[in-house]
Amino acid sequence: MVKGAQRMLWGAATSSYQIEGAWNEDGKGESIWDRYAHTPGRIKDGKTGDVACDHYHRYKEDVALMKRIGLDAYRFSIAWPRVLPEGRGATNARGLDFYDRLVDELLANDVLPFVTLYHWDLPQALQDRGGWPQRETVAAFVEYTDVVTKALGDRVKHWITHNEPWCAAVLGQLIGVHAPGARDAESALRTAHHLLLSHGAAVPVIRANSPDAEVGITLNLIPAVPASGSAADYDACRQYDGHINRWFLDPLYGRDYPSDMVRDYGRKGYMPDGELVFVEADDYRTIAAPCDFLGINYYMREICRSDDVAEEENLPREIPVPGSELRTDIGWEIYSEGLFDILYRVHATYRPPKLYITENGCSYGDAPDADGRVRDERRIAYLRDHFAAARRAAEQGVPLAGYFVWSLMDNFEWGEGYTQRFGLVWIDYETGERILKDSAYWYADFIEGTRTALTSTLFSGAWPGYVHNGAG
Ligand code: IFM
Repeated sequence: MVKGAQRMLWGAATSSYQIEGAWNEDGKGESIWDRYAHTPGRIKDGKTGDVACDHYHRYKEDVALMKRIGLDAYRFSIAWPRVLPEGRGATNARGLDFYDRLVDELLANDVLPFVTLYHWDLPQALQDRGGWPQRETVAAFVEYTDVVTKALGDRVKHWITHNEPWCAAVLGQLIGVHAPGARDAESALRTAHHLLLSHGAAVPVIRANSPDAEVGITLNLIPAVPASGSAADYDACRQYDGHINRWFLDPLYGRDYPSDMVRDYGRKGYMPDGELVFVEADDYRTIAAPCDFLGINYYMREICRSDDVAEEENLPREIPVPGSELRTDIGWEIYSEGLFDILYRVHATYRPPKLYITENGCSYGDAPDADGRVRDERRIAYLRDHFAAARRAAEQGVPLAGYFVWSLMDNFEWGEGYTQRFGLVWIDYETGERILKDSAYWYADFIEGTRTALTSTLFSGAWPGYVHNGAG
């Protein structure tokens, strides 16, 4: 189905737990992130998302900031326990009403809503029954999807089922540094499977409730390169790529789980008898439900080195690349070329009809100067370089349709608490005051330039590549 030409959308993204606050207001139920952050020792600065950016009460002010920047689109997520406090069953009308008002406010300000259904805040009531490792949670997600898309599907036309299932599965269930803080390999594999399955099962529900909507999922993808030409480093690279990228991409695009990784996980004892016992007949077909787009979150690359080789041959862990040694405040290498690499590879290998960069951005701690201005030149440089890499991919035929900067505003960075600032907008967490950073003004000029094509920059005029989202 060809849905017609569309210009490149420029947006910004957030998620519910990271910005909303109001953690127990208006009938909202507890989420696993409420429980996790309230547990002493879990969050670096000991803080929680109880108040966060207080977006729940200040959403009109925040939409006005989006308008000032000139965003075409805004990606946000719904807090499942705000809508269904117990995860299933009774709907909380006041919770749903918040998102109803937010969507109307966005549309009244010409900002397209892109809604993520799950950005990690599972209702604690479902966790108490076993959470994502339990297949029952798939049915619960589909019910929740039905409630939300029935309520908002007349106005929201872009739906993302899940954000970064790798993080929910691996950080939450294997390494235990995200909620619910478990450390169990089989639970992590079950979680990944049930997240993917719930995505596929939700797609037809969204299509039924939200006619003409675009539906997709967002993955965090990391281009991996071997640190040397040694066979061992190549194998380390294969494993890393399989673990982060292919385990999710392959089943979504009809290839089932990658057999090399099934073998590896079996050898590592991640599955009883080395078998994917939790995969049932038809699951792969459900997971591979045709979608309109894939969302990619890009932050970094990974240089892979086998520890065995390192000991024997003392190979470098990192390949120095001129101009790319710099890191952001969270310690992640800045490597804009990796964005080109991952976009091009996904397009060439899996052929999603359309791609959105649903997150890209950087953490810098710049604060207001004496004159109240936040001079975050490093963020401007970061965005300019990454936009250019995306542009090159589009010029090579990648069907890129939109780009969402992470994040609209500084917010609660999960286990890091408030120690990392990713926003275009600076937040004073004491007073709630918002200040547009220099990068926000730069982005506003940039977006304006893409609309008027008056500038002579690389970005003026039509953005190449994206034409339609027809199949194939
Ligand atoms: O803040 C997160 C977001 O919730 C998911 N993607 C990565 C961001 C930065 O870590």
